[in-house]
Amino acid sequence: MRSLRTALSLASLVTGALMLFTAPAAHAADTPLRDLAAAKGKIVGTAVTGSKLTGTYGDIAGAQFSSLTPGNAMKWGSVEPTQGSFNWTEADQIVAFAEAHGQQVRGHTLVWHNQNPSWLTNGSWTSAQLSSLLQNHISTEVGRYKGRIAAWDVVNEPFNEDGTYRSTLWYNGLGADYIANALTWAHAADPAAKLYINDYNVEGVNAKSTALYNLVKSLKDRGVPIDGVGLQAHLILGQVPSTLQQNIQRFADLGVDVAITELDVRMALPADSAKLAQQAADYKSVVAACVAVARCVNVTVWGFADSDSWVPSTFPGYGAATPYDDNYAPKPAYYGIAEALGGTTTPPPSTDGCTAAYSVTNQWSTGFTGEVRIACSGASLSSWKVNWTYGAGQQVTQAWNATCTQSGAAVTCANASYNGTVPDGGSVTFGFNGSWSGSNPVPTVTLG
Ligand code: G2I
Repeated sequence: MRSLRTALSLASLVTGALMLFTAPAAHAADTPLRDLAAAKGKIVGTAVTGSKLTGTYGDIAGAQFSSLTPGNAMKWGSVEPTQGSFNWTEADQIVAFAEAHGQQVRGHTLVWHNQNPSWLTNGSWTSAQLSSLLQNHISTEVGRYKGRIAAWDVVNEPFNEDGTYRSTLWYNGLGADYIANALTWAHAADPAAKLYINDYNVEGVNAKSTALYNLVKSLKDRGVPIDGVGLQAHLILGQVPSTLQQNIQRFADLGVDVAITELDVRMALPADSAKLAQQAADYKSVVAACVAVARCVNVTVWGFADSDSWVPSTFPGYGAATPYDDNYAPKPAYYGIAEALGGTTTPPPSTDGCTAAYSVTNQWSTGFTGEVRIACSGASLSSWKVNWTYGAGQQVTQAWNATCTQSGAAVTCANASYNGTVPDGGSVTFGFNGSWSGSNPVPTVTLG
């Protein structure tokens, strides 16, 4: 079981320092998702948390994706926790990271019923006051990032499941025209940004998506600036709506862009290989539906790693909803996305049942000797690769019983010609010498 196997297994002390960490297999496809997407004329994005944009998380966010959506940082409650006192720190950080990595930003979100500041939700406002608060909020936030945000989720989740308007602060105080006004104000603040209405459970053709369709049509007819619809796509394993592509197409035919804005596919935990395979098929079919429609411009996942997903805390017992596991190893879902984007790489053979354990067997003032043991139980391997990233500038200087290469902090070791086979119930080891200074922390190792 992946979730069990991926738990850092143990840290023990034997003759000095012997620490074992195990993690599952995988290699990302050779071509990053963003390059595959670009070749199809698409953008592929992820929601991110600003404070995490360093280390492996930052490396993946920067290398694999061509668009970032702040998961929370641009919401009203985040940017103006006290009336008139703003905190743009995380939002600025995400926008700067995106610019440094040649990425678009999807701004999320200006008008919503959730994650508003308490001064706003607890206040009692006349409709004129509410309207002016909303206009100021939109002008301030959109204006701050003018020219730097590709698309804004201007209005988020305006509908009930039956297609009636959701009863919110905005609808109740301002009527349905809050939507047209918000779009108009956003357009005034940044005429170049693409303006979206974003909702969930609108992926297939149903009452809610038809209400959204009718709204977009009437906004277009009235000349209100509306450029796109966001289909959030918080999906359940095996339940990609069969009418997804047809639904995307009908919005495109209205003359607006479509984005899959918050894709994830949750499953009952624990994950197993059958569920992960179904999840890969689900991701693949969602991305393929977008690829099939020219005006579907962006597929964004709502967090790229299971450890960064909103799902487990909202749906107890569910999770494993994203394309990377808790240790940032790509899951079958990652390869499903890559394949839908035309990638030809195939996932490495499953190493379920096999683990790699890294240990320091000897250490002196400037150097150390390390060993990695690859062991299988209930599985076997005919070849293997082990990867890790050093956290403290260590350098592999020499290896035996494997071929090791190091690029920056990233080390990859592949089996020698004579020890690729690891039988069920057996293990092989390889060793290496390395240099260190300051500290010599044990890295997390992945097997593929
Ligand atoms: O709920 C999933 C998404 C549905 N569509 C709109 C999205 O904006 C929404 O995102 C989620 C965030 O991913 C969560 O991270 O929105 C949630 C709130 O409705 C976010 O959860 C909140 C928690 O409820 C807070 O307790 C926490 O302080 O995240 C906050 C920051 O971590």
